Amino acid sequence: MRGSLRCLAVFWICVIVLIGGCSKSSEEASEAITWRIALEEVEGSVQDAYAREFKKRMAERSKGRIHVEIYPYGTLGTSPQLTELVQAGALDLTFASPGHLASVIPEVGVFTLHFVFSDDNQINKQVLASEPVREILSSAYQEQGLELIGIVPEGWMAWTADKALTSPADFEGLKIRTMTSPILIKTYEAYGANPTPLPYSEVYSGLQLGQIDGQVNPIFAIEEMSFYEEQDVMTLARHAQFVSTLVASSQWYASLPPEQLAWFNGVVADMVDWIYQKQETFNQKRLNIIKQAGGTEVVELTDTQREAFRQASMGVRQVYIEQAGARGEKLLDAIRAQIENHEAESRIEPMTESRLSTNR
Ligand code: 6CS
Repeated sequence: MRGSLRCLAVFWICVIVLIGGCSKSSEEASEAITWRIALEEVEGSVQDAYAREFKKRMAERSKGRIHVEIYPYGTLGTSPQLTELVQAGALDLTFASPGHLASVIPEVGVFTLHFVFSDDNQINKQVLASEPVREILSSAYQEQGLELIGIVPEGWMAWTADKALTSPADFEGLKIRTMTSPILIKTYEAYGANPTPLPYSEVYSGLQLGQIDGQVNPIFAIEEMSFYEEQDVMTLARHAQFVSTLVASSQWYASLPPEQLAWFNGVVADMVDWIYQKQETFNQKRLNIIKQAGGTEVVELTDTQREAFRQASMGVRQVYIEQAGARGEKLLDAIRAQIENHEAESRIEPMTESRLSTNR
């Protein structure tokens, strides 16, 4: 009797475990959702680090329901092709850098203009997150079937060539590879260079074959794409930040259930500080690698040298306004006004502090 009771108990335990197991796996199968995100950069890049962190946080926040699949550069296409895939709804998310995207959305070309950003990245962070910037760009993106999810920094741009580029005269006739945005082409023309737009994947061979004399990218990219190996000098002018944007397909974004949208927005908002710190560490480490390799001289421009470039680049702002229209002009004005206010505040801060302490 005891034996048959034991058999019965074992039988029901098996039934419960089996039913539980079946219902759990069918529940997981029906609820597992895949979001596909493409990178304009290779594995190990800043965008890859951002996407991996996003994937990890989405899995945590959704308790495993959202699975993010990452497609590094080279698996789906060039930057403009990735944007087209997202516009067509064939891909959910991609990074879309203004250096290419401004050909489709001229307003975002503001981030490719030289000497627009502050030297203080804390100020840039506040400006990029501000209401006017988000509002103006969001509507311009929506008109192109894109949802602007985030504006992400990737570090200061640096010039590489076989000589130091310390004044606009050094650019005379230089075949410098740029991204495809027309604003960038106009900017380097203003310096007297011969700008040559090429896809990212062709820059290294372009340098090797002498098709181009130089290129411009953030430091981490110059290291990971081995551009520095083909160049004698890297010039740091802090003329522009490399800013990218994370975009979603409008169709896909509109179809997200409220719960998923809340997880998504929460993760994106929580990642901002992490992103700013991450890009700084990345660029510093890669700068050290380039310096230690010893074959590339690193030249940092003085404020006076930078001023000559700033003046030479100012006329391009008018070209930007012609291309980006009234909305683009409003965006540029809003960015500049905020930067000037923040910089003025940070200059008067010590005075305010001392006034406060004497008043106490
Ligand atoms: O130079 C380019 O085309 C690329 N540079 C970086 C650092 N990211 C993506 C972009 O397409």
